Amino acid sequence: MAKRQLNRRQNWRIEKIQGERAARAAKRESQSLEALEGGDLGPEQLGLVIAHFGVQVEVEALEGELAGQVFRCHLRANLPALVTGDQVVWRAGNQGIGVIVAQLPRKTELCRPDTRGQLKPVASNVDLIVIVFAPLPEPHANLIDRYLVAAEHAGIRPLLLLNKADLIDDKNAVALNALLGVYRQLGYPLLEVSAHHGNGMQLLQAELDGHVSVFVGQSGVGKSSLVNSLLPEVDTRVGPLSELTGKGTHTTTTARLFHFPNGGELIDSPGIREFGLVHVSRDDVEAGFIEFHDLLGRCRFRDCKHDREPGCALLKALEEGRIQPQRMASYRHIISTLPEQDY
Ligand SMILES: Nc1nc2c(ncn2[C@@H]2O[C@H](COP(=O)(O)OP(=O)(O)OP(=O)(O)O)[C@@H](O)[C@H]2O)c(=O)[nH]1
Ligand SMILES: [Mg+2]
Ligand SMILES: [Zn+2]
Repeated sequence: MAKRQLNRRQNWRIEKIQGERAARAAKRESQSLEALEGGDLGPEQLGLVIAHFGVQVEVEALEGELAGQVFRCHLRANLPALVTGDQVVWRAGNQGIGVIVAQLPRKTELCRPDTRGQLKPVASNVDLIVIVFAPLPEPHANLIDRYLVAAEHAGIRPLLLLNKADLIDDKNAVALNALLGVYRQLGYPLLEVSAHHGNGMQLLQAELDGHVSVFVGQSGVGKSSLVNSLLPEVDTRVGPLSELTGKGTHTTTTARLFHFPNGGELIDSPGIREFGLVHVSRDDVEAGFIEFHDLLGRCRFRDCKHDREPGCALLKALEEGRIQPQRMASYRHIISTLPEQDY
């Protein structure tokens, strides 16, 4: 009991300190903004958010004599939260600092829930989601399926990418091949590469050229290593797997955008532990399983939950092997984790 009370008090203190710290940061931020607005600001111009750090973002100038230069920018208070990939209108101050005046509409938006379950955009204006996995840390089909649902929901094309192909051995090959087989059978584009050894990297480059892509996946699968391999002049931070758990150590902390010399952009994003899908409905999840497309609406009951109902088109397809058991299990798992109201 005494211990619990102490913890509660400790928690309260931590929250208090964090709150005070956030308030001080907000005050400093509004003071810097006032100082900037009081000084000489350049004309309004287009920019691209290439990284964001809490209250500030890094903007690359897209036009005029500043084009290509990067500025740390403050945000006017009325702006929505910005993310990497956003196009903005901004004004340059002095010494590499600027002010964001407006956000242009997003063409696409990839969202995921934060630790409190609130929906947060991760990257915007991308047209390709590269779902990265590896022999180590051990891949989870359900996580891949969640990304596929999110991609479908956002209207963004997915590409599955197995990195660290150099780590495929007798022990893991059977399980990996089974996993790859599931997605090959569904017709998803799939590449096998090694950021370290270079295998398959040219094919990957060809897929990325001319597109705005985002690398997503578990921490430690090698997203940043892939960036370093694709763009030798970039030296973004890479971190080892934990010796204790074999999992990634959350090395990348903010999504960052890089340019390819031949056109196209790539956003490296922080790895995740789990990917809840709180923002989607049962219909969205069903729409995210492409092998269900021709079957939906063909069940005997309009509100069929595809559980045990007679005349269920999905259960029939499962029996006949047109739906793979692993995917059906994955679908059921996702549905079981949706918030109550979406059932
Ligand atoms: N054997 C092998 N190891 C790799 C390969 N690519 C990356 N790694 C290693 O995997 C570990 C994690 O790499 P990162 O690039 O930091 O992984 P990440 O996905 O960016 O991780 P987060 O930033 O935490 O999300 C590092 O120790 C890399 O050296 C590869 O192709 N083969
Ligand atoms: Mg990283
Ligand atoms: Zn059904």
